[in-house]
Amino acid sequence: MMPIPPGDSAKYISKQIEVKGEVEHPLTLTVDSLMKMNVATIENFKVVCQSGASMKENKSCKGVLLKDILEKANITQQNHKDRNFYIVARATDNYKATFSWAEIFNNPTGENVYVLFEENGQPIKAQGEMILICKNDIKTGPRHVYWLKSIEVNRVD
Ligand SMILES: Nc1nc2c(c(=O)[nH]1)N[C@H]1C(S)=C(S)[C@@H](COP(=O)(O)O)O[C@H]1N2
Ligand SMILES: [Mo]
Repeated sequence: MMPIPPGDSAKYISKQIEVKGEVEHPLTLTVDSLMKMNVATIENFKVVCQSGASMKENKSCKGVLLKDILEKANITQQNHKDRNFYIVARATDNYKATFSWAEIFNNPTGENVYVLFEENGQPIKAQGEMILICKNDIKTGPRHVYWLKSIEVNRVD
């Protein structure tokens, strides 16, 4: 991927997230709609690149569990063995992170993946308007997706 020059960030900002794919109720989410869901406060969240470099540290952030969003959209499971799905969180610059159904719905990671809409009491601006994070990753940089624009549910063929 080509690096984005800092002055160019404005055109990558996304004001909504599309939740789509193998879901019964496709959703368009905004900061306002997330605020009406079950909002959690995440404290002392650090972003560490795969290289080990410390990138940023938030004293406090606000967000909604990815699990709650997916439950609202309702993944189209045909029967209880139909659970091989992968979920792609994609940004406007096409940066992306991938999760599995089992990570979210049958593993403690499900309680650690959030879509954030506020950092340190402020709306998310340059990296806005929403960021997806996975708090319990060893290096949190790779699955820290800023400029988040979609959450796509796919079934493994
Ligand atoms: N949309 C988008 N998200 C991204 C990236 C990117 O290039 N585009 N880079 C990732 C990488 S490699 C890291 S280490 C962290 C860095 O987060 P920071 O820019 O807040 O320091 O964001 C991640 N999220
Ligand atoms: Mo990184």
